[in-house]
Amino acid sequence: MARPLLSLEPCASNAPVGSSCSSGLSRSRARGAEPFFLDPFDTSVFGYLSTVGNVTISWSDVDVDDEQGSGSALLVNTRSDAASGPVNRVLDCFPVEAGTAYTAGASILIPGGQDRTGVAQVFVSWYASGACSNVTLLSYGRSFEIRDAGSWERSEEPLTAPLGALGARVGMTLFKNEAFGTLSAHFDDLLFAPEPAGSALGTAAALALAALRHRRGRRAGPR
Ligand SMILES: [Ca+2]
Repeated sequence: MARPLLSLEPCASNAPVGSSCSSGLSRSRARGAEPFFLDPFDTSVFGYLSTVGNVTISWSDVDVDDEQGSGSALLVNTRSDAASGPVNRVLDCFPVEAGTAYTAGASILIPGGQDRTGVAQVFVSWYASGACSNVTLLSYGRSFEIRDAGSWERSEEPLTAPLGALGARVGMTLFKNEAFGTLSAHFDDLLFAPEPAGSALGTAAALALAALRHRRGRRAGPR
């Protein structure tokens, strides 16, 4: 049965490369644990909350790899003004260290043929508390932007936790350039992970995606 979240368990010392485990990376919130998160949106969008009523999130069976048994998060913006509305993953507050770089990313599809244009983004909210209380919100750290409609795009960018940051939330947002009308976008494989300095794609992100592909290969079986 598909799981809504990919949770990497700590590796055994003899675990083979590509195992669905991770050396020290987990979703544990224990003090000192590294933040790690990857959501393939297999069955639901449980844990996400839109900040405004006219930007909605729902689960869609459209998957970045056309995989049976997985889907994506569908954001729909029907605002009357040219604006966005963040959809945050409120279930998790990831422990972070100020001055440390983290990777945020997702695969995004803005379906073609829409009568509105816009920008789909992954972003990180930094908080001055490990509980991500709104009164301690420090700033938003933007990740990448997808502006082109019609095909899946994936990008990941390192973001540095600002001074005073203790917790972080990952979210998605869909900015609509024009007033009224409707704009929608799919998000898949949403990622938030530690980013070792100097690497184009961090070890954590590489591990996470390798584990996800390994899992998919196992589930899909021989083609
Ligand atoms: Ca998926």
